[in-house]
Amino acid sequence: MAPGHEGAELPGRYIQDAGTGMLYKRGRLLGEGAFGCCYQLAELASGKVYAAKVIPRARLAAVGTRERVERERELLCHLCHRHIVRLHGHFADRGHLYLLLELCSRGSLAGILRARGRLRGLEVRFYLKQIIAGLSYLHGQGIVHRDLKLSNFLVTEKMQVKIGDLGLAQRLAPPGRRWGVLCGTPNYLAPEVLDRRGHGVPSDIWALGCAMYEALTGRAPFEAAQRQELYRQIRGGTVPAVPAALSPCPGAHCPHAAA
Ligand code: 9ZP
Repeated sequence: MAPGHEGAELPGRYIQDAGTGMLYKRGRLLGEGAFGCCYQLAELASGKVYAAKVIPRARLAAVGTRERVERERELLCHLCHRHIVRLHGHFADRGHLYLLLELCSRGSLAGILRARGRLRGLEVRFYLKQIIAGLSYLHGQGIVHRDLKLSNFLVTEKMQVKIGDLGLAQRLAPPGRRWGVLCGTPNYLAPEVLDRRGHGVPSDIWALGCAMYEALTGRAPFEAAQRQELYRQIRGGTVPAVPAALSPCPGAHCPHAAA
């Protein structure tokens, strides 16, 4: 390790917010975020526990990192909805930036899916209803998420789902003024995003559909070893067949099905 960088990646056991004087104790590692590790952080004075994104300052030098962290902080501090993760605070010390986020003790739907292989239809419907509530709030605020995936759906102790990770989220620009940026999970990219026509509300809904398909079947709807082949499938307009093992939605009668 380069001199002067010893331990730069690892935050201390006790962490202080110099602005408020609050002291926090670092708890268990929750996993890797895009720019650093995430830990449970307990506020000593109140005993409240948060999920903290701990971003080493050294990582801020990489292109786009500071912007992503800033964007998440900026957007989250204005949002207030029971299905969007809450930002409780943020601060920095010599080595790291800290985002204190709402702790969702059951982890992400990606983790739950990994442990179980696939989820039951009723269960997916239960989660989906909540995700839709959070997503319509976000869209109503003129914000597109742009990175909806199972690892960004967090589940609380009380089985509430929260949409998290707004690092790629963006205020919705009018269609003519959208940037044709390719970002998000490749398997979940909508055709219009691939064609660089920008990411709008429909592209979020496309990604959500992909995520729910994956939750139900254990596989992403579009999969290929080669990126070009994957994009060909997505552009092809053929939605994968719904596996026979999936139960039809009881009572759901689609009036357009016969047409
Ligand atoms: N992870 C296993 C690999 C050890 C877990 O068991 C686990 C446990 C969690 O809570 C006890 C948890 C995530 C994984 N909780 C949690 N994770 C969040 C989160 C809230 N709660 N978020 C709030 N906003 N964004 C998310 C995000 C960053 C803090 N995460 C996870 C993403 C990757 C690791 C943490």
